[in-house]
Amino acid sequence: MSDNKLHTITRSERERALLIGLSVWPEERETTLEHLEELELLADTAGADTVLKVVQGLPRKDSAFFIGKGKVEELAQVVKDENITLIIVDDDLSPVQARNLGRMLERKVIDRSGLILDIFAQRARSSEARTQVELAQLQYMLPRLTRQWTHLSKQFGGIGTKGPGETQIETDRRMIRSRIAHLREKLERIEVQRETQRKGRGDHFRVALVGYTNAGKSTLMNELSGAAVHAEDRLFATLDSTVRAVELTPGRTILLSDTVGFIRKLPSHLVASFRSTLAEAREADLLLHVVDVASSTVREQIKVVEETLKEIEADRIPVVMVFNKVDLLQPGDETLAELRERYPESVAISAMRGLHIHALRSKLVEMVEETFCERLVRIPLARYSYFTKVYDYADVIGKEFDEEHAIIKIRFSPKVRDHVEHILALAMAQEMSPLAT
Ligand SMILES: Nc1nc2c(ncn2[C@@H]2O[C@H](COP(=O)(O)OP(=O)(O)OP(=O)(O)O)[C@@H](O)[C@H]2O)c(=O)[nH]1
Ligand SMILES: [Mg+2]
Repeated sequence: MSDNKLHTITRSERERALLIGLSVWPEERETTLEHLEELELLADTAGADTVLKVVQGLPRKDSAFFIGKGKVEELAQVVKDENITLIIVDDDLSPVQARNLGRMLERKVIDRSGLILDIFAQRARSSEARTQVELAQLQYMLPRLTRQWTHLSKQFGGIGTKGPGETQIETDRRMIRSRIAHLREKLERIEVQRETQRKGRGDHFRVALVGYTNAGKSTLMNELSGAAVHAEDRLFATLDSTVRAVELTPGRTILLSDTVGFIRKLPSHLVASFRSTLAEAREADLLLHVVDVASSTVREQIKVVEETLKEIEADRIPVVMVFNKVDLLQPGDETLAELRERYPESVAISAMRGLHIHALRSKLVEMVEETFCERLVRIPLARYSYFTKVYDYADVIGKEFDEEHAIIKIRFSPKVRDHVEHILALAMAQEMSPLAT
């Protein structure tokens, strides 16, 4: 293998992978091992079987060889003996580290970001997701370009021809930059389209499922809406957003969206380029943060999701924690009790077994209604028929009549305020203004 830029795992045959993690403090070893387990799942999703996991303890990262030259030399023999075809490092590698490791081990070397990008690229189906992934991949590639990158000219043919005296790298960089600009424009157009779609759904309370990858978001989406969203025991099964109407109680309908999951160290380019997909979460009225309570890293997963929500500017939206997969908890496990104490706004369910879904529905009704406004209005009986149109938008929670008026208390969602105001204006034409708001 020449240089270690961005490598795509061969689709046709499974790779044999060596996973490498670094623990800077001895007490970090456990955590690093857990991270390698997750990396193993990622590798599996991408098409690689893990042959060996190595945790190296060092006081600090080695700037040239990441885990130190001695350790790399030691591994070179194992790599040969075990027919390892791919090295995956659980951290971001500098271009120099990637090159040195690749040269010494004579194998492809990818880092965590590269692996996640590869999975996204394999899984992206819609034109939107494909564009977003390609943009993120090129941005990841740009600073990692070293020596020849000739296949790019084939891939993007013609864009930015080689000028006199320029090196191949400069040409490649220019090609990538112009491709990036093109993809950005394409995504901006997609975003405008999406915004129009979202505006068209303006009257409904919008709830977004967010959470760590594999937490059970799509399974819950299917359970609540009867939709057939793809759910699977793989990381990043979902890369697009799906929106479905869910009737919580008769007449009380919300729009529920399922979207891409988060993961530790999700490459920031990916978060940025998935802006339009993540808009469903960013513009929701309520987030359901779905958590796999049976995961050994549940607390870290919650933290990662909370940080990612900040990154996508969705951290001001009210959140209900949904502790999922309770069916997998062992008797006597304290995790759930502890988490519920920490997050009072929470429910515990099993999306797969359909356990306690009614509690979640009630919680949703409660959260929706909390946002409602109440008004007391006085309608002249002669104009009462104008008023009855308000039933399409508001609940009547009290009604009294005097000789000439109906005195009515209504509750409605702030989303339909304009419709309600319009009907009341018609019904109370030339009458006195509402008694109370
Ligand atoms: N035991 C158990 N498994 C569950 C439960 N909910 C979901 N799962 C399983 O967990 C796996 C992941 O579920 P998904 O619904 O695809 O998870 P997701 O959050 O949509 O994942 P991504 O789209 O990959 O981010 C699937 O194999 C589900 O069958 C549950 O309550 N109990
Ligand atoms: Mg999913």
